[in-house]
Amino acid sequence: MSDSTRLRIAVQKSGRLSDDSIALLKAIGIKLQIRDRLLIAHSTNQPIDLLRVRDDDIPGLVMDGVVDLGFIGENELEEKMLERQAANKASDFLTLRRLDYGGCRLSIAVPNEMEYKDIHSLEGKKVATTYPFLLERFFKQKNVNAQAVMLTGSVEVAPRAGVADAICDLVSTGATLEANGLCEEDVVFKSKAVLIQKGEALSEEKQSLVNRLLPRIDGVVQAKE
Ligand code: PRT
Ligand code: ZN
Repeated sequence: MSDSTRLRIAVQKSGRLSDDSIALLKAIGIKLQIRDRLLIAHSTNQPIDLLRVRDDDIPGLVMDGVVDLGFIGENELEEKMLERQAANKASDFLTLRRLDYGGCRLSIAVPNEMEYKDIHSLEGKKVATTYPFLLERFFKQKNVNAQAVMLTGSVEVAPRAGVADAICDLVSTGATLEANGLCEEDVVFKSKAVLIQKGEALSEEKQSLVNRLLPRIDGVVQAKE
């Protein structure tokens, strides 16, 4: 069993948020020995352990109080929050800081040849996405009767494969959409990486450690501006 007096932080094991999150922790003076295969990484100079997991698991780990802090994209965080609310599960957390990396937008894109005037052009259509709760909330707000079709990968090929009429996926440069003959039409959600804390109170020692780390994070972020 792990030492519960050590601050537990969840980070993405391998993906777009991993390097920046680890670099930030190192930049604020936390020494880490990361071995590629291992789920846990211990700090050698602070009472901190990293839990290295898939980003999809991080909101739940924080909201269930399994870890104290987590680095996560707002898109994933908001989606999981909506999913848990729909299932009547607790979804408490605090956002400590919005960070300067992981920037992207969740956008609706349609095949170049499709006639698209506004979001109502999707009336009665199927839209493939990994973020059905965010997309359905958007449809509801816009009063559009369209169906979100859940796909965990290869969303951008769904229209060509005849699985959906359009897609709703993360975009940063737009190169993936262009390569797949898709045109970005509406932004559903804008996202960056955030540092979150569990809703339940931390021990005094852990909270004072977090309070000492935050100004250092601010310093690193400001130095980059
Ligand atoms: O294995 P694991 O589940 O941990 O990783 P993952 O594959 O689910 O996530 P990953 O590493 O791809 O992304 C993690 C987080 O990075 C996302 O939840 C976002 O918060 C953030 N992020 C920032 C992005 C992008 N930019 C991004 N461009 N996540 C994904 N993309 C993908 C997008 O899905 C599309 O396939 O990149 C492609 C589009 O990029 P452009 O540059 O061609 O527009
Ligand atoms: Zn993921």
